[in-house]
Amino acid sequence: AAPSPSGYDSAFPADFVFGVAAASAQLEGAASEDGKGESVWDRFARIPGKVHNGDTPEVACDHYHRFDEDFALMASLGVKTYRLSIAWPRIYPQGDGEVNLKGIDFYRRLFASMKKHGIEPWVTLFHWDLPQALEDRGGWTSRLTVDAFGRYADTVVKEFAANVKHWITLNEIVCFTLLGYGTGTKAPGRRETPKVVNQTYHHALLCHGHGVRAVRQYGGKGAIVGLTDNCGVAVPVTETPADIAAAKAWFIDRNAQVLGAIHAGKYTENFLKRVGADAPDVKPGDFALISLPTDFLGVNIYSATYVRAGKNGAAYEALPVPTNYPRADSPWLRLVPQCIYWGTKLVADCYGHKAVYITENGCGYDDEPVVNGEVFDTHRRDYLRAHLREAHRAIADGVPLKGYFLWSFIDNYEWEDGYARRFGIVHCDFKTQVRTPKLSARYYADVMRLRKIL
Ligand code: PNW
Repeated sequence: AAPSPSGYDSAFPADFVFGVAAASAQLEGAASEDGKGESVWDRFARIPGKVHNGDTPEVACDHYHRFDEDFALMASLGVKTYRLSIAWPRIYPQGDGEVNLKGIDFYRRLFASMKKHGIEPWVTLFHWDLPQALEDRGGWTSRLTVDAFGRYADTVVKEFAANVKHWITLNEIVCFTLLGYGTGTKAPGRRETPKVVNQTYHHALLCHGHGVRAVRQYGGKGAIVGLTDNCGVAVPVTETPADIAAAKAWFIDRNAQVLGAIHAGKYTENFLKRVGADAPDVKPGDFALISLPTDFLGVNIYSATYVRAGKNGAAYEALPVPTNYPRADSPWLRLVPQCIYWGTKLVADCYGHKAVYITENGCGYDDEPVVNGEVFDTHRRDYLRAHLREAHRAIADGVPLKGYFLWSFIDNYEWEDGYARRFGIVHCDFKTQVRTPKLSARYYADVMRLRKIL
């Protein structure tokens, strides 16, 4: 590639993966078609007051019927890699029991279309759409869900091993456990005790292990597998040894439950001390499964917490966020581009990962109208550029960052924020299903094509 006008070399390594991401419940629609079972999100969305505007995933982007056009659009933007998820209730409408052959057939047709358009799939086994039938038997609080997931993972990997070489076990354990069973802001909307919530984490960790085992057993030659985690990211206030050490200490504490446990092959002493009597019940052999070696770690990074050296012997101090600190329309999405550098560096340094992928990064805004066939999301273009710069800095500093998936390809069902909150680089008109690539899609297409920051 030609040097930039400033002489700054922003080229990415030749094997760096650029992609886009989405998830079954957020874009497929067809929520009760071809034998699909009800998911916890189908149910939760119908409880008044739970989801903005009462929006449901029933139709979403109607991707179920439009995937071929969607992949044509992706290909036209130069997308070569797409992270998607499989809807568990399409494969097993009741969570386990009978396989739904129409569900298998749908993904077969979908993978064939991707192949036709030259797009490589990265497949997440579970991105939050738990079959409601399993929730009725306890959901993530029950070990029944772990057994059912094991069978589901085996079926999916066996069925699609010829189409899929890149597997992700689960998406963001903390989100679907803590927010689904603790705060109750996500499906199924339960508010359980810390002890029960910790048990949901443990069950999710076991499912991650089952996913890894399934890929090793049935994935075939060249198949690779990892977890996608939404680790809390610390950004040191100043990049000085003292603040960096503090950021690292905060990071290890904050991520003890998932990444720390997987890495250590047990719950760490600090973690057990912190949770005391609320520690999850662990059965013999659990951690042999949980800590099976993986090939990469996926991290979803959108934002960060500022951390500095603590006072009076404290290891760290996390700073409060002033109300005027810049953010996207999602209140949790504060604009801290260095989250990419520090997030990927900390997971590699603390847990020794040899390959790290950013499996999601992006920003959500409410007001993105189509004006004369265009959407001027310069705010998203700026967000992407700033975060790609930090990805580039990480690579230059030796962080084993191997790829970047933008969330999301298209505006979709943003969970409890419904359809109002748009994360896509392609605009979706949810009334007409018309797709309009935004300015940011053109920008990202150029980045992917030239493989450098523009
Ligand atoms: C991720 N937080 O969720 C999910 O993987 C996607 O399905 C989702 O659409 C996307 O990010 C945008 O929200 C998150 O509160 C939800 O920090 C909440 C948080 C982070 C990620």
